[in-house]
Amino acid sequence: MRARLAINTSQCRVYLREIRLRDKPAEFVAASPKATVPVLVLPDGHVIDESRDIMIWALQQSDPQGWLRVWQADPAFFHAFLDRLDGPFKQQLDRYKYAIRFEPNVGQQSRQDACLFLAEIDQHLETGMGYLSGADFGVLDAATLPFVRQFRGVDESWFDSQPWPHLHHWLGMFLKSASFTAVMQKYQPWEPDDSVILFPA
Ligand SMILES: N[C@@H](CCC(=O)N[C@@H](CS)C(=O)NCC(=O)O)C(=O)O
Repeated sequence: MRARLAINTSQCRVYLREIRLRDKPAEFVAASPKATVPVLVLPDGHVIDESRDIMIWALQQSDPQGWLRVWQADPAFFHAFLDRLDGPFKQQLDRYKYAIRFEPNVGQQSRQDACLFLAEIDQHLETGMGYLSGADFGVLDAATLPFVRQFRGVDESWFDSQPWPHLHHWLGMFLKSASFTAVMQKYQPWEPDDSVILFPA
């Protein structure tokens, strides 16, 4: 989702191949043996297989809405924030979301730990300029919101009752946005004989 958000706003166009994770096509695994989505294969054969790097690549091609401004303005904050998001927070999200796969209590403990980060985001949104990326929606917002949405999805009424007014507002705006609608479109899993699907359409 975050890679699609960045590609969509950059107006770069890619061939989109939806991957069914429980039935990964050989072409996908050959392109990136670690076999996680997303993977971007460039015309010269170069492969980018981390969503953060795909976002940056797309926005470096073209950034009409200035999504990378936060990276240029404060690279240390940018990388430190994404390291926490993609590291501890993502792990807590997965353990909360898939709690059944872990020891009892892991899910609840992970939710509790993740709350500290979410409360910090709420504060940042309040004391900052309205977005994680500054005065406008940018790459940090796009990188974070899909995870926050997934976190909420585990238990929406619990999430909505948490004292994070700025975070709820920020997520609510995102869920109503045209970019969210654009990246949530569903596709059939790719098969070798399929015709090309362009994204954005
Ligand atoms: N750090 C990677 C994480 C990617 C990742 O874990 N993707 C999951 C889906 S959200 C995946 O492909 N898992 C492989 C699998 O389930 O086999 C990134 O952000 O690009």
